[in-house]
Amino acid sequence: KRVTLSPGATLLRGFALSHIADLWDALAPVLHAAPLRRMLTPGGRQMSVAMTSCGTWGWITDQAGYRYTRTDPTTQAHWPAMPSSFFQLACQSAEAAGFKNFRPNACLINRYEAGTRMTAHQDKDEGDMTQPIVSVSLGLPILFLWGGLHRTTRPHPVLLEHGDVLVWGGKARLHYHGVKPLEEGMHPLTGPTRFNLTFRYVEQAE
Ligand code: MD3
Ligand code: FE
Repeated sequence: KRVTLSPGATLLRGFALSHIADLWDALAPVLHAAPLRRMLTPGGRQMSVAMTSCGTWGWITDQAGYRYTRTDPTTQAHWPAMPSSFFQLACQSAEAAGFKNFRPNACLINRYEAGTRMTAHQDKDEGDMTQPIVSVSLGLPILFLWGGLHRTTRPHPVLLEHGDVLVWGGKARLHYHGVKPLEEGMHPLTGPTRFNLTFRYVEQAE
């Protein structure tokens, strides 16, 4: 089932369900090579989300700011390659939502545990705002908060469930968004957690 949240924002409910086993198998070695970590915001607060990346570029935050890098600051190695199962699903999802030539070169991996949340923000470190972002939810459900172009617009809640894919482009690309704290629960695949994969196209960043 396909739902338009607002112009440019398409929810493909269950679109990843037939790919879950491949995604999960490919995720384990990525997390081994580039362990999840809770980074510091530029303001010095530790994020509640644990993150890592794969692909050419990885997103980091520290006291110096938010940015994409080619290497993982914790291992000093290049970020692990993006698994082909990740890449294929992201391309197919974007195409299903009307974005024909999306070729992501970064995948940010977020892990939520009970109580983990993400406050309202815009994603604008990628450089090229004409490219969409594709997000894939795995594991426990969460209430996503979909806002407007200004932080002051009251967000509306959307439940994101295991296997859901969202594509954000066009006017939706710069909307504020966040998630409510994850509720406790147990999922047969991910246990007490939720994973979110976001696929991005990052212009030369360094
Ligand atoms: C709308 N992640 O990684 S996914 C993020 O559930 C992020 O982990 C949330 O926000 C999560 O930046 C929300 C949905 C999402 C992702 C990126 C977007 C919505 C978006 C970029 C622009 C607009
Ligand atoms: Fe975001």
